Amino acid sequence: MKRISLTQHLVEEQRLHHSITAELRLLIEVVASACKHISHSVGKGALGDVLGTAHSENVQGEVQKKLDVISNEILLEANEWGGHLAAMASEEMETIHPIPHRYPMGEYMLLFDPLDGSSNIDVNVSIGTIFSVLKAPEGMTTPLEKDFLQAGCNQVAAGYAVYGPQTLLVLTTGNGVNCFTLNRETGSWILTERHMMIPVETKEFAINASNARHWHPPVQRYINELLAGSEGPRGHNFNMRWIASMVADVHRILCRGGIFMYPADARDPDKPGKLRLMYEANPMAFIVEQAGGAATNGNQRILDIVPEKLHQRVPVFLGSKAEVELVTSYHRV
Ligand code: P6P
Repeated sequence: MKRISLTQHLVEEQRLHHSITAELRLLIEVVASACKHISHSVGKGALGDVLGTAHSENVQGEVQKKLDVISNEILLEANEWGGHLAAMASEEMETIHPIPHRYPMGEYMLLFDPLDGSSNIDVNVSIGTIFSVLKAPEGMTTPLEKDFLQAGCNQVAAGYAVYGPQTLLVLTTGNGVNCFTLNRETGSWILTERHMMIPVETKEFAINASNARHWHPPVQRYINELLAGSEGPRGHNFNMRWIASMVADVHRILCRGGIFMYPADARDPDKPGKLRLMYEANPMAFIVEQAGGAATNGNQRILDIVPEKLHQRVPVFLGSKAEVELVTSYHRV
């Protein structure tokens, strides 16, 4: 079968579904191009003076790696002149980034984690970029943080890039999930997998087990049943994976099933888990649901959560539907 490029795919989606405006198509192309640029920077490693820390902290109080800052700059510079955005928001920036007045303002708002999995950068383990697209509220003239605080079900597009053995771009605009592989010789994103679907059942789970003593009872119960294997109530054995790069763990789940969990725990009642709602959980939840999976915070669908703060954290259970529904049901007993 003749393979098509991202551009041709988007043009055909626009023709077929009319859900993609010319501006949204431009937005996705610009983000994809920025991810190509990030992939190139990441790939330099020690040869490019891009490793190590930037000797600064982000809004989360996390030490920023040089590549966190570089990736953030690449996405800001690529997206501010095109006229497709009203504003941007990033894990690496405390406040929103309105489009400079010298450029026209568009109807979309872009949120991103420019380089997810930073702890893996210096040890050559897959990392990635996660992005989410919302529409600016009707009549908005000056973007404010509150304009971003929309439930994840309002997203018009979401995606991630994985910088691993291959550089991949996984994208949804609400009509299924498609995967593109970067052809490093030509610089084109080539459609290599259409309509990815997550198996409903799985025998593989992903969680940082070093936090086990802090987990709340529903998570303790669920994980203990998995660990009991064939002798336990589940009646078969499970396998565990934890890459500590959400994009890599989620991509594995999209390819072969699994459940990814980052629950809240007893360490800090004010910190409901580690992952952020707006630019990690929401885009991944949109993608996972579009691929036939499920995504909850243990009590409700992630995409139904009405945000209160731009950088708020949320517990995450996502992946194969049967497992997400089971662990979520344990939170209700
Ligand atoms: P831990 C990376 O820092 C990240 O935000 C996600 O990509 C990843 O799933 C998680 O944190 C890893 O957390 O506690 O295992 O280091």
